[in-house]
Amino acid sequence: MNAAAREVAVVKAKPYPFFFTPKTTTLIVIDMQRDFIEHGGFGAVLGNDVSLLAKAVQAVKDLMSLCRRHQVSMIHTREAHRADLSDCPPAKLRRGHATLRIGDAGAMGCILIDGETGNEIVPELAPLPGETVIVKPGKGAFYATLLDDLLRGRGITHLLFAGVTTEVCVQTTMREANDRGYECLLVEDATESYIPAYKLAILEMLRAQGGIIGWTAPLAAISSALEGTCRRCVGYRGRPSEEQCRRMNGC
Ligand code: C5J
Repeated sequence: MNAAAREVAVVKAKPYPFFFTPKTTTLIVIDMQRDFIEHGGFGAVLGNDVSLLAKAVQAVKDLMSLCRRHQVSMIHTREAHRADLSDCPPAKLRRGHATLRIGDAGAMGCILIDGETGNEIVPELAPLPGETVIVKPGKGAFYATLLDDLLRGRGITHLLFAGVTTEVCVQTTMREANDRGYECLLVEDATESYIPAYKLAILEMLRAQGGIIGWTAPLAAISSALEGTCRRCVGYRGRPSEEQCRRMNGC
């Protein structure tokens, strides 16, 4: 691990600056799957305009590249069920579209089933060899998975979040993580919702009351923190230390 991975990065975030070290931080990319983003999958079957989620792909891609350049580790998730649906609670199965349900044959294979075409992560965001992919049966990525053990085993204390949808799997996972003691930040332009007003509401909700669930910040602020100059620290070139930023008033 090089020195940069141990340095503190300071993000100009809401409701106040977010400090993290790459070495103890993981980017969690939630469910950037064809089933939610492309036509013919689970999201479309439920009547959603999937093009709204496709808007996040480029920002997620840029965020992934940034994290890879700065040794921020990465975990991808996929919402998926076994083909026999033994991990799908009847309540989940009953909801949604009246006739086309989880496990039924759709345009990209059986809907939300592990191994089907629709369940794959979109090609632009394909995980690199060695990056972990968590297959999760729930909306939250901690439910019925080894995610918490994995993060604790790697000494991770801080999480950056990206992915879809803001108001379902992303916020559920961020809330689960917050309850487990992780410091969490959602990257604002690297998440999308089928209902844009919900996205805005969730961003407000998560950071309300002094960051009750965590922080939010645009990708540009993460990028500045990792590779740029701290703009408010006039005259200071390079990444400021935590102490320097505190002294220079919350950059
Ligand atoms: C949904 C998700 N919306 N990944 N899943 O069912 O947000």
